[in-house]
Amino acid sequence: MKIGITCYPTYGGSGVVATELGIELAARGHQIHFITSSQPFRLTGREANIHFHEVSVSTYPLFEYPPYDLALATRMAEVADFYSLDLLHVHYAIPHSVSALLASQMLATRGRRLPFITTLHGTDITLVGLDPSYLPITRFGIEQSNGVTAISSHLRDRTREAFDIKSEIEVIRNFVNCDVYVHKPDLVAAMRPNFASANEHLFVHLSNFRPVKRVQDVIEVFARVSRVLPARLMLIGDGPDRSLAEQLALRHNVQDRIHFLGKQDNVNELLPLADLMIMPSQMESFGLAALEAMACGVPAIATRVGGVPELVDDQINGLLFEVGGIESMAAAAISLLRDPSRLKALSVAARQTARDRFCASRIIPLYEQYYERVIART
Ligand code: GMT
Repeated sequence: MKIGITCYPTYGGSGVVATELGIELAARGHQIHFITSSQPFRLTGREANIHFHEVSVSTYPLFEYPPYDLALATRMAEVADFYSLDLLHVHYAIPHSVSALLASQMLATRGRRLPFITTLHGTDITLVGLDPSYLPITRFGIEQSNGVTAISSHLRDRTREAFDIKSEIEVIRNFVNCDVYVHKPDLVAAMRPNFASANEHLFVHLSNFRPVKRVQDVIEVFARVSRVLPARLMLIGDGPDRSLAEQLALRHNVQDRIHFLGKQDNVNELLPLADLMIMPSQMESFGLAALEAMACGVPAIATRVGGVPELVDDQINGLLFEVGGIESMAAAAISLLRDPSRLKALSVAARQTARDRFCASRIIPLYEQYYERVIART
């Protein structure tokens, strides 16, 4: 198939999923066209079967706000026409589904069919979509899509009730490449000493440091653990709450035990170094960071929110807590780290969950089948 993919190309779970999906589909022989404002950050530009089309927005003194949505729609229509695309697949409803609708309608006037699928990732529904000013257009974009997928059952149900959507929403959960995200003993032996000495436990947190990620809870939990056990923390990512995390680290006097690594491209080389991930989010429609860690054999201490329980089975492949349950998370982490055989069992189960239920090799065919269904019925 020839597929156009649009996403937010900067750091963020939806962009990661869209990019990894394009890479996996291209590896399976499909022709993939990324139509985005810049090159998605996980693309190298050297992958076979992948083309990148930059959307540039020309501005004019009259425009207080440059019309990105229209520039995107125009580029989508041009690329679809030139390369005879079978389908557009947009990630994140706002504004991508509405731009795709416009592109599809532009081509229809010339007798060309261009179905489009919208994948909902969470914040497009839970935060942005529920801003009253965006709700009607988000609902319209979803309803006009030829196919809609959600990355968890939780998000599907939430979308249905919040937007009163009656049409079908297909659940296709997020995935991970289990060959890339894997525990690599040689890598761990070589790299782990850069972050923790042999007697220290190593935690990791990976996010965009937005308030919904509750980075302050990561520091609070880590500070409590490091009062009783030798421990270090890798913080991967950057965003609005980074300085809050730094101030809190200073207040607890754990700043020297924390590696603030900032945004990193190859997280598959950092995650396997850790013993435990901390993901204390206020909300996660899925929790891709936890899945990536689990695939590397690193279980997560996470909150029981959104789609997380669809991935993390409490006490089996990770541990679940109420939002803000700092004391319980810290106590559980301490007792787990003091019990290496239990930690090992969770680690093995975490890897197995990723491999058995969320590997790219299992999930990508679901997208292919869905594409075929949508193309056939449109
Ligand atoms: O969580 C964020 O701030 C980023 C956001 C995004 O749209 O990129 O992540 C959402 O999509 C990810 C990939 O599907 C999910 O793993 C995250 O759980 C989801 N975030 C929220 O629901 C808060």
